Amino acid sequence: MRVYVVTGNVHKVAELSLALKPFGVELEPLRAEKLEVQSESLEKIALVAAEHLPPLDKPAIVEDAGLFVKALNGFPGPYSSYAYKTIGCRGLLKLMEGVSDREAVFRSVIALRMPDGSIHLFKGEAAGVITEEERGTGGFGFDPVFRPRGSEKTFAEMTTEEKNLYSHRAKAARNLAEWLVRRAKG
Ligand code: ITT
Ligand code: NA
Repeated sequence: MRVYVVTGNVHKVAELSLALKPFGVELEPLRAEKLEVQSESLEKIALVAAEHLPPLDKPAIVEDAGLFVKALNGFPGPYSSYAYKTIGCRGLLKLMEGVSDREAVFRSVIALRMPDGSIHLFKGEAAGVITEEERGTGGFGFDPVFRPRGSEKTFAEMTTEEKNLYSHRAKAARNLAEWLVRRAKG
């Protein structure tokens, strides 16, 4: 089964493709605008983006994700993309200087729009901690400063395969795939 994906982030495509492959779901990047409204809810952001996709002959997905840091009351959360571009990993570590509670959660919401216009949301979470310093060069965004629970490595020290064992995005993708497979079987 082929599914369009609309994102400007090539790392997302790589991670999602790898997670979906075992289910026989293949992603096809589509050059369309991803409308990004400002909201405190990832669900709302993903939903509105899916609603604004052009009419398509195949299922299509958009994803919205964010890093929620407990000691910062959930910041940067839905503003993660902007926070990454402005203060980056260094700025986040600065905000966390001297903070002992380093718990954080990555959240992902995938919105699937079917050709009939119906929209379905799938979620995934990865709990972990904000590290004391940047580690690793893989991945993207806040990967160098996030270590998922159960691992000694940050996301940036992992291969895509390893990151997908823990990541919010891979979990959301597997939820999506299970739904698509169930539906295909009738
Ligand atoms: P698109 O909107 O085009 O899909 P984006 O990178 O802007 O791509 P988001 O709007 O979902 O994606 O922004 C989420 C931001 O949160 C992203 O830019 C990263 O800084 C951060 N982020 C999300 N998932 C991440 C991950 O798996 N690893 C590291 N940082 C992540
Ligand atoms: Na974005």
